[in-house]
Amino acid sequence: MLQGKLITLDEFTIQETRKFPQATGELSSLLRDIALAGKVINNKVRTAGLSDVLGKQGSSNIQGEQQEKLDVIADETLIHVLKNSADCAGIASEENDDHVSYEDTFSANSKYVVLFDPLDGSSNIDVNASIGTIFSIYRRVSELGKTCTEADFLQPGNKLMAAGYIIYGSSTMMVYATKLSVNGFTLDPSIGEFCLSHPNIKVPENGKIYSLNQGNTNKYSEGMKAYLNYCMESNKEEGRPYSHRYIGSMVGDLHRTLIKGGIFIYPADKSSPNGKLRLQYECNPMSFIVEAAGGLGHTGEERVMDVVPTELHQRVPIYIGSKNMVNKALEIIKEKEVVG
Ligand code: P6P
Repeated sequence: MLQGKLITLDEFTIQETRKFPQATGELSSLLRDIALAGKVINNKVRTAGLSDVLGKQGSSNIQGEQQEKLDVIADETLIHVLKNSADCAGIASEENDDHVSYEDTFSANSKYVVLFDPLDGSSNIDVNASIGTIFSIYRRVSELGKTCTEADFLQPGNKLMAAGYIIYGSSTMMVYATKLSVNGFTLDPSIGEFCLSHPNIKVPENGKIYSLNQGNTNKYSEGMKAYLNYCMESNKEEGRPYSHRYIGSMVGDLHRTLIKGGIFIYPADKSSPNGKLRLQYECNPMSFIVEAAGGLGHTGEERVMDVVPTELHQRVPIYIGSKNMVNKALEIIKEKEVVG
């Protein structure tokens, strides 16, 4: 409720479109389609314990990861909804080896493509921790009227038109960013609508939470170990009363970081030279959102969104969150690696 007025996602996107006379409303329509898929997935997630959708699917994806049944359900839901969208030419998903071009004429004349992780953090499903759907929206670079091509899905994050996530947590929220702002919508189950609850989200420049899997410490670089020690030597006098929080679900950890500030890190390590998280449907969309809110997403070498993708499922290290915390982490890591 804002000043007592309920603003639904549909109303908000229509209002946003009206700010740009040249806008056609196609991007807004696509966002509403993604929200519809989110509501369907939400229903499956919320009753997972009561229906036979918990546990492993008995198959694995291109990442070599065991698929949860809900991974496949979420993936199929998004593919189906976006195929029927008037504004999506094709999709790429964590759960599918290659991109999917929609062959019908309607889709071939659509100007956007969508990449997604249909259910990020799904290893947390069985323990009822927050999980989520992450999505990226690009304007296609291939010729309108023809089926989309791989090039449409290998664009850098700095070409994103919009990105967002749906978090299935203590409440279900959809957060999405355009270049102009980041806004959060909470699902009101009584009316089945996402309603504006977090307008114009800004990530605090500083925070008190660092988020990483400390179990990997022995695999970290000396620079990363130096930064971890800096965080653990929490020093109230120096204004560093840091706390460690780690859900093990990127959407959950990043949503907290976006709202409260802090830093989330999944670095390269001895067993994962490029880190674990995927560039095109985890790191780029989250970096787009966090940077639109005033934060920073970095690989340790460059901004995440400046990486030119070469493979659909490539991974990158990521340091993301409050701008001052990310820059401090990069400074300590680089200093240690120069000094050695
Ligand atoms: P680890 C979930 O499997 C995921 O892809 C992200 O959501 C999460 O941030 C990360 O992996 C957790 O990885 O190695 O700490 O379990």
